[in-house]
Amino acid sequence: SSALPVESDVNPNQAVIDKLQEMANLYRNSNDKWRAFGYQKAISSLKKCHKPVTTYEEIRRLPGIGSRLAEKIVEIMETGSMTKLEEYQTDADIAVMDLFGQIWGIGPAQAKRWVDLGYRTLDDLRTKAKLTHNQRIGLKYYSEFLERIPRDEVTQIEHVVREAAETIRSGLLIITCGSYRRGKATCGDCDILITHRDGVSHEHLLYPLVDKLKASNFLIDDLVYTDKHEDEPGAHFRYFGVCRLPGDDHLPRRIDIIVVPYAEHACALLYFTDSMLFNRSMRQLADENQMYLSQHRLHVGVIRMGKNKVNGGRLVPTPTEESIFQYLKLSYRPPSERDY
Ligand code: DCP
Ligand code: MG
Ligand code: MN
Repeated sequence: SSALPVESDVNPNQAVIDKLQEMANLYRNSNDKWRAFGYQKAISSLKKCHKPVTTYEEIRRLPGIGSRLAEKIVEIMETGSMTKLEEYQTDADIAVMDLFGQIWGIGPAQAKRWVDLGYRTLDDLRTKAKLTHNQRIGLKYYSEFLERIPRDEVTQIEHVVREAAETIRSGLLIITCGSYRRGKATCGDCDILITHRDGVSHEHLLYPLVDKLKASNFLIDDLVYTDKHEDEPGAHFRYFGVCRLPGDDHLPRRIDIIVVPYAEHACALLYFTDSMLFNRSMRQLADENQMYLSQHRLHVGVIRMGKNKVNGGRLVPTPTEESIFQYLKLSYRPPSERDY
């Protein structure tokens, strides 16, 4: 009985192909085109082979696979890994991962992905990697974004935003939150919260404000810009971008602006001010007391079954940050004591 090769989505040698592809990518991205080509030939040969290869001899019979590569394929089949590939995950790689991880918005997973693709320098990323818009901006301002912003400069940045906002609408409440409000001497960025006490005049403010600040060359690059809740349901109207004060002696700085309805402003203030850990423990405390706390609101009488809310509870008014502490039966802590 002669079995015809069966076309299927999964190649029987896929695990081997994946490892070889990783190695091919590494060689290609480190400009070793010949080695990359050798691996690529072996990969296409294996892709055309529709039964699992199991021995050195079988592998050698495939076109385009020499003895050295065949030995490596045997190693992958026997151990599931490849020494040559592992060698790339060295101390040097870890240093590169740290370098990449310092780019704004880049976490360890993305940093590792780039290292696995063979990129070793910021220039490799600039010239060879496929970058998203935000990754490109993060790279563009790599060293600038690593500089802390002196407190005074954050005050000046807030001033520029305030002036522009007040020409668009009067009576706005503008508060710089984040590490600035916690009293830090230097800040990573400038976190500005805007609301209006009349409960409606915060609407349709963000677009004209951003336009105005762009026209005056204060805002110089965008990162996140949503006047709609399309990216994540429940997210605030927000603008994340890059600003620069006039004058040659000022660096580009990260700026975050959120615009919130007055009814939500205390929950938003709390969220936008407190350290991430403090936020997490406040939310946890709420959960433990049949409440739900978010950057928008506080609910009481929440009934949960495991992680699911069986009953969403009742929205309670939170006119001030103090009121939120009271619901949680905590004594009030000023921003400077919400830093851990
Ligand atoms: N925040 C959070 N969870 C996130 C991101 C932010 O709880 N994933 C909150 C906590 C921060 C506030 O938003 O206080 C502002 O975030 P920043 O990243 O600007 O952090 P900080 O202002 O605290 O520090 P930095 O000086 O580095 O900007
Ligand atoms: Mg900040
Ligand atoms: Mn921020």
